[in-house]
Amino acid sequence: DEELDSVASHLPSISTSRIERRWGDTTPYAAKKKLQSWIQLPNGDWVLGKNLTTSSSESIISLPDGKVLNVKTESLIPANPDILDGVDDLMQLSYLNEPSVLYNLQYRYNQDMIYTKAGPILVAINPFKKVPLYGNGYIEAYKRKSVESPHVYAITDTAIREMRRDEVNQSIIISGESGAGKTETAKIAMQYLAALGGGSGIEYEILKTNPILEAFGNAKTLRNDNSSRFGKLIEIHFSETGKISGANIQTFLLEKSRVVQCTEGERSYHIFYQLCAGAPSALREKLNLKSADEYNYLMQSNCYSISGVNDAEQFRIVVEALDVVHISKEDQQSVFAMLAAVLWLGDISFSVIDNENHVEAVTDEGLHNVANLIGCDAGELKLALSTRKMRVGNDNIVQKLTLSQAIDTRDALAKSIYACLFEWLVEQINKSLAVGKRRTGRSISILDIYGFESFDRNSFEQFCINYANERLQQHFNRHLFKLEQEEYIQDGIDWAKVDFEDNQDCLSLFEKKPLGLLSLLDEESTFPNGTDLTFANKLKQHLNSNSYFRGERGKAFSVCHYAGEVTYDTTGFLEKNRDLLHLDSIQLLSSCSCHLPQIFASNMLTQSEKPVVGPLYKLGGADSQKLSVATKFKGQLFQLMQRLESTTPHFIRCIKPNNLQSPGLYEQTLVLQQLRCCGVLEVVRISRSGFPTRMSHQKFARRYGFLLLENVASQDPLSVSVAILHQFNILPEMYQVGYTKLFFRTGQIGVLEDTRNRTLHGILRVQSCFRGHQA
Ligand code: AOV
Ligand code: MG
Repeated sequence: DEELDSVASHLPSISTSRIERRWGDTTPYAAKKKLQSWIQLPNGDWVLGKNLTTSSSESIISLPDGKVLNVKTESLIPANPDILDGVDDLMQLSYLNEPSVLYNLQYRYNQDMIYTKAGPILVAINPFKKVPLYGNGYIEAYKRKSVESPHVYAITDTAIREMRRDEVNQSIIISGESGAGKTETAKIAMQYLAALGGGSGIEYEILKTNPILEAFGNAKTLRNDNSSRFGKLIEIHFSETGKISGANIQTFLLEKSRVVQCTEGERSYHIFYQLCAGAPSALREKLNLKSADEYNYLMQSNCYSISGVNDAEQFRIVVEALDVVHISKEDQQSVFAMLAAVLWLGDISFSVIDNENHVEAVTDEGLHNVANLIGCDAGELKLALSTRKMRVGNDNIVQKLTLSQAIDTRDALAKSIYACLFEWLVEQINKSLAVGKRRTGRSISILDIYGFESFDRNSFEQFCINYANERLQQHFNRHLFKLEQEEYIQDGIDWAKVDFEDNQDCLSLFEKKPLGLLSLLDEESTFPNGTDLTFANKLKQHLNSNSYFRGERGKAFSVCHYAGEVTYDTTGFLEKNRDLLHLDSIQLLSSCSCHLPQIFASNMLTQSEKPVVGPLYKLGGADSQKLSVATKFKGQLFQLMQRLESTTPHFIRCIKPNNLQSPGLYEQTLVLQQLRCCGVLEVVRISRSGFPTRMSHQKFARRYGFLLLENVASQDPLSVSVAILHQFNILPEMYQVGYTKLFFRTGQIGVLEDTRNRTLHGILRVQSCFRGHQA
């Protein structure tokens, strides 16, 4: 029987049956006489039990701990034979059910095999520790194709090969929840690409953009110590000779609010702490730096360090990276001055000056430092933070600000300076990475955006982030579905039989005009009297019948995302969506003697979608010429999707095995929830629903031809195949004959396999008898 086993292990993996209704198989379980089954424990985890006896209604099962249970047979889920433990590709599982998938991934994870294929996609489970899978040795091995096991390197290698073979641009699209490992995965892919080399060190430069963008765009959140607070698409260009010729980075919607406001236990952007901890003394003096825990903006969240991270050391790494991407020392000094200005802005305080609660910025250390750092007159700064010029009719008037207006003005200035600085940095990096003039080759893009987020309190940022993930999910769905369809069409099969669910309804909830979340948000944002509450009420009024929407008490509402339901608190939605910076502040920046504030101001004034703020504050006026943040973001996402549509995508799904960011901990329910919502099971299901088993006419004829009763040796493979189908009474709706392949519904080939195995068994037994005789 050992021989039989080895034959079995070389069989192509074929699904013979599945019991869960979700997988569409209704064959009674008892008929299958399986040896092992999955039993669900009250806590939701699954354990593997041995079937002692099985009848159609009841089974007696022994558990690993020795307990024996009497259970309803229908509650059992079949387990795969041990020989399939830890298969490379979930498609290879004979029984494709949730516990089997979970077990397979865990089996691999426990051996540091964090990568597994799920049909066309790569699943990556975050190890939360160093795993010995990377570096030049591995890169070489994957290049030479001397290793087969699933890996980011392998996917990246496929992208390179397909780019060359098909002359089509490629994309590597990485998704998953916050903290699942997208950014690390993106870096691993970049590492592989960089190993192709470029010349003049361009590949080295590309790698060095990571520490810079992470310093300025990542922060510690409750979900991830190094959470990306912006989306990123990096397009790496190749020359015709296959060398890297340049790159371009596009970023999406940086979370600005973090600069001035931060939840307990989280941090603002890494670079602030790095600067405070790592600036050499000359720089400290010049910027009048304090330590991080002395700045108001950084103090609010009561969190200054990240375990295992040395901010001072990181600062040196960032400075070195800035050198590599050709940001001059002088510009670097300006960058640090802007960072310090932002920090000092938070320390500016206000005092009440009249009995109408109007305030004035206090002329203190904060005010002086900001004025020095951005290069303006302290008096001008004070004025810009305490008053607002407005036009009423034909008159210019100066309005004094109340405390909350003044704080908003100050914070808006800090957020704008930071966001402009980030944009400017990306622009400088892009100049340095710019592709040479002869741009004839192709590109591979890597997409790493912020993952789906659901906190106890979710605001505008989560709303945008989750909307982006919803868009990405649709791209994922459509594409994988399309792939299926294409294979069917190519082979002349009626593909309409494959049904497919997508998240279009949820996207419509966001995008529909005029009664979608985004339109209603924009509409309310332009109403002078609109408030977060009137916005919430409007949503409830118009969207309550939408099954993806639920109005909640007070100012909240919930959305049923593909990845789960999220309740959003509308507090701050309108203001964040309007994202106004007063004309006074812009004018202040443009009057500065330092060049970065000037650049920021002119960018704000020239970009047509940017605010021309004066009129906005015309009493009662709402003639904003500026695109709202949500609308601009939507436009960016559409462009992104268009760009991705013109590429061949390669998908990587990152999975977070626990919420503690700790190694070795695999929580089944958490993994399962991500597999479900990220559509991993769905993809395997889609790949296997419809006609998941495919075999070429030749292979089919060769494999089963010997089972035919008539002699068909002389016939062509297609005729042999059809004869086999007839002899075994395979129902017409259970298969399709394509031009080159046969397509079977799940389980159909099992009958043939069983017969084949029995027959082979017979043959082998006869042979071994025969050998016994000879001996
Ligand atoms: P994310 O990008 O998916 O979250 P990250 O890539 O930042 O998640 O991963 C979070 C942390 O997990 C990293 O800082 C590492 O400590 C660890 N990690 C992830 N992948 C690996 C790996 N392959 N090997 C070792 N450690 C890893 V967010 O940006 O929050 O959505 O917005
Ligand atoms: Mg990230």
